[in-house]
Amino acid sequence: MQTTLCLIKPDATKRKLAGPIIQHLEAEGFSIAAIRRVQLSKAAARAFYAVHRERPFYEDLVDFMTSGPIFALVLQRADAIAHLRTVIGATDPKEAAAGTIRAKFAASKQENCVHASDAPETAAVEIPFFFSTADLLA
Ligand code: FUP
Repeated sequence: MQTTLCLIKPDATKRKLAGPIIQHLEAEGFSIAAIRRVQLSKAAARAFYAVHRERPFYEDLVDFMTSGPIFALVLQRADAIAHLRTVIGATDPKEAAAGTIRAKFAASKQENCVHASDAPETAAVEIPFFFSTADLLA
């Protein structure tokens, strides 16, 4: 078993897509180990996406990620990190494989409905960004 972080982004919560997205995730065999509704501050969004701070889309991304509530989920499954990346699809929904969450629901490269940790080292930083040890106890 492995855990990974998934965010349901403001575009998806605004469009009432949290339910369909969670249904898709559960059908893929993920269990929800922890879940929170979060309104990110600008400082928190900047910190979460710090790896992109030199990129031209960074401030737009921060504005988008703070434009409404998100849901943060810790998802558990065998090979959870790699499998979730497959299940969400490419960053740009135009390039996302058919049947992936972004192909089904996302509107654009920015408004792409979900985030997923991209490696074990990333998940190890991103899970504690949103959840405490006590939240993660079985
Ligand atoms: P991903 O891991 O698929 O979420 O994609 P990245 O880590 O490359 O990018 C993180 C987020 O930055 C994306 F989800 C959306 C945003 N982004 C843009 O808005 N424009 C771009 O050209 C690339 C990424």
